[in-house]
Amino acid sequence: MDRPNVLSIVLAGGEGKRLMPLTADRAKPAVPFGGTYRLIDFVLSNIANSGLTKIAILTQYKSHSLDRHISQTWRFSTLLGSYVTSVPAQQRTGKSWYQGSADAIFQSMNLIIDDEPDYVVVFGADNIYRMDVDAMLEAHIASGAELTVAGIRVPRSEASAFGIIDSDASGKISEFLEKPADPPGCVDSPDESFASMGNYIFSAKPFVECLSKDAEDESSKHDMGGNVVPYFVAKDTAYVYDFTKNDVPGSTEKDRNYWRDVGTIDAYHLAHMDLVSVDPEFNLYNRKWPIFTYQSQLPGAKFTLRGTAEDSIVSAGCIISGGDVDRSVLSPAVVVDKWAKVEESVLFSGAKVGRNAVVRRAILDKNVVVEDGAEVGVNRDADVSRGFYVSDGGITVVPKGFRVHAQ
Ligand code: ADQ
Repeated sequence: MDRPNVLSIVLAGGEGKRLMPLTADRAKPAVPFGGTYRLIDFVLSNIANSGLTKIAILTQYKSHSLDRHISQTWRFSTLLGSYVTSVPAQQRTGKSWYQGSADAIFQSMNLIIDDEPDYVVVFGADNIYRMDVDAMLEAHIASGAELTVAGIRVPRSEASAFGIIDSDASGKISEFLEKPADPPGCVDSPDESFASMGNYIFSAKPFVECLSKDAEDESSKHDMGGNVVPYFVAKDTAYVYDFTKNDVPGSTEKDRNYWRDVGTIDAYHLAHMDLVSVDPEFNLYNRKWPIFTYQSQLPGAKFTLRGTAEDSIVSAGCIISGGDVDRSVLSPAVVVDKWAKVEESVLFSGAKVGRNAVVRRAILDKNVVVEDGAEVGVNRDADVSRGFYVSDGGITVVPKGFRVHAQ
């Protein structure tokens, strides 16, 4: 059989309000993760590793650093028609900015019309996971569905943040509730709900029809989960792809079904603490399904004057000069000076921790300077009074470029 023509659309317009202040001047998909990555690298790596090499990224909110990252990192050879293109909201055809995620695609419909794909993959850009998109495409084609939604079980207590799926034995979706206040549990496991991962595969023709109808419907919120999925469920042509079927090359039993929304400061911090644990749930070192990113031209990390790092990720260009780093993730070009202590923290690139300073259970955004003897994350009241965000879980976030003085 000829390989079908597939266009992948990545929705990368999310504001990420719950990740403030990390999203104060960058879009959520551009938030750094794991030292060298940005959140968007995970979905793009999944699509690329699945052999799908026509990718349009729809950006909107504060997309400058996202666009820069995409253009520096994500380039395919144009041979064989491959491309990665970033489509800003200014390309809109209507009078308004994007209203919802479906409107974002409708406004970029020329991409679909021009490319004439057989199938359109529409994935979100905010999650950490590995997934074989081609296996989901095969399931989509085999079922005869017009829409396939990727589904995963989540704790019922958290399920009201998701679209909740009810399906029959064949996988056909019988009911879909977008972010219900009281989410139903699974029949065999009442404490879990079956949630949409916000990843969709459409047969192109019915998708274009749906988007055109949705655009004319004034009562619609033009939202993928709120309007587009229910449209296909009502037509009886929506199927679910159970993420437990996911099995990418090189995956471990632990991370085969790992999928995390790192949309809050606490979830984001917790995912980093997993990365630095001795036996993490998510394995960044799977060479058979690499996560690609931009690597800047920097020398290797250097440890001097008995500087140490234990259970930590230390990126290129870092200098640990006599300080101690423990259970932390350091992006490129971080400096930790003599007698400083950095514990259970995430430091973005260019952060500097001065002599005798303490950084504990904190996130330091890009180019933050913690001056000699200053403390972050040691005294919650002191952190709040300096205007830092402190999460419910007690994680202090210092915004980009801030200089923390000793008190
Ligand atoms: P949410 O994640 O809450 O729920 P949404 O805010 O629309 O839905 O974000 C989905 C994706 O679209 C994200 O990657 C975001 O960055 C992007 N996005 C949002 N608005 C956009 C716009 N106007 N332009 C471009 N991109 C935009 C969705 C589904 C739920 C599902 C969860 C899973 O609606 O059914 O359970 O994802 O996380």
